[in-house]
Amino acid sequence: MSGTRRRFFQDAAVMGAGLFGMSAPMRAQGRQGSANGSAHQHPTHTEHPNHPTEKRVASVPLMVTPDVPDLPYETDGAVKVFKLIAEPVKKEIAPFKTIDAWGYNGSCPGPTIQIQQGDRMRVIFENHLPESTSLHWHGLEIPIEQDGVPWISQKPVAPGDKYTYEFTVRQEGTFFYHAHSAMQEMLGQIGFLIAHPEKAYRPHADHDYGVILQEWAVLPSNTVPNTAGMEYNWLTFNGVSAPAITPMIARLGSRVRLRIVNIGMDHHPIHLHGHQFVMTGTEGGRAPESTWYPMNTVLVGVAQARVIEFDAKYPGAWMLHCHLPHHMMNSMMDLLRDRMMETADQTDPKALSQMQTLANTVGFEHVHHSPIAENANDVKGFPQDAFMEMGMDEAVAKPETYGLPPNWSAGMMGMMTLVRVLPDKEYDEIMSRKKSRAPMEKREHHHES
Ligand SMILES: [Cu+2]
Repeated sequence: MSGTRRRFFQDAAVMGAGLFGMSAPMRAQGRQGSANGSAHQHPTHTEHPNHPTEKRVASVPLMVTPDVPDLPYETDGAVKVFKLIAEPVKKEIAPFKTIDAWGYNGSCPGPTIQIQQGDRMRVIFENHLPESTSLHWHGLEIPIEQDGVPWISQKPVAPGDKYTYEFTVRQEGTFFYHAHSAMQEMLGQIGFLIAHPEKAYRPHADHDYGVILQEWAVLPSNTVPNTAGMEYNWLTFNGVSAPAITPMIARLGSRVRLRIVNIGMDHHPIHLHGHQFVMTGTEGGRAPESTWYPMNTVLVGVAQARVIEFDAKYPGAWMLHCHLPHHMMNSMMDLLRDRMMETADQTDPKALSQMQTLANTVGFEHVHHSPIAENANDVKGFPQDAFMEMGMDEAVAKPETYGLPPNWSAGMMGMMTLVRVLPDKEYDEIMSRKKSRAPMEKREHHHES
């Protein structure tokens, strides 16, 4: 094929892509018209409106935010119109722990916004909080009037008031929106904003997942996080602690992209088992390939985004977790209530009965923890991890946990999930189980209005 001829076909492909891009809003409108009536919709990813990216770059997936819905949009001409409501959210961060967080549209973290680089977006924002707030678009180069800083770039949005943000997204990459009020951030007011690139990233990724890191200080028998406290006892990925976090599923041999953002008080070294990865992007967008080097742990600092990619070469259920030891724990303080957990002089039957009591109150089976030595109490330092494990496979079961070994959930706590690299048969089995599951069945998305 001659150079000119090849260029012709390339140009034709670009033209075609442009046409698809233009028609996408109309398709989206037709499909989304009724689904957008309520801002409290919890769409599944399969319901996501047709996206120009899908046509322009065949089979590049939209990002999936496990346990967090996407935000649907309507179109007004060429403008994508989103609706966000800041409001209190009852958030089940573990099967036995529900907290009073704040979020958006019944979700904490807020729903994920996905747009295309070059898109113009409008966000009709409503404040259902008892105090003023605003929306800041973290990392976006947009006019000062859209920056969402109370008193500096706009008047605060008073309780019950509305405010409209509108801007064109010229960048590509991993961004987020959040309240520009420190305590509101610590109560959960953050959500992803993903700007898919005009020109597809290379190499191609088959899976694209997003994780928001958050930390909470919740006293025993309490539901309101202490936003001024600096000792965090609950650590979450996308608003859920392990083992309640939905595992990420990847087909063996595929390439996985993972985007991680951090809003909190601590930095989190996120570690992946069994695979090396490269850091392909930051909060500033795609990083040039010449800067990629092999890693297995990426430090995600406060206010940063880190994008990693790896080839899912090795089958298995691989841990992805923050490596700060205290961030790999859930709070056993919730065992306290009226029965003191006596860690200094604990016997196996006593500890078991305490755990079983809690298990009974929340209605899940409690599988035995790992074995301990007969003379355990004679060893200085015991117990350490012995009675922390609380298997709850049934309570957190979902299609993505299908086929994991019994009591898998016992060792999973805090900022931790699994990347399950699965051969075709197992992968397809889970996908078909996901498909047959009703979207509203998801227990994480309950909402009190
Ligand atoms: Cu951490």
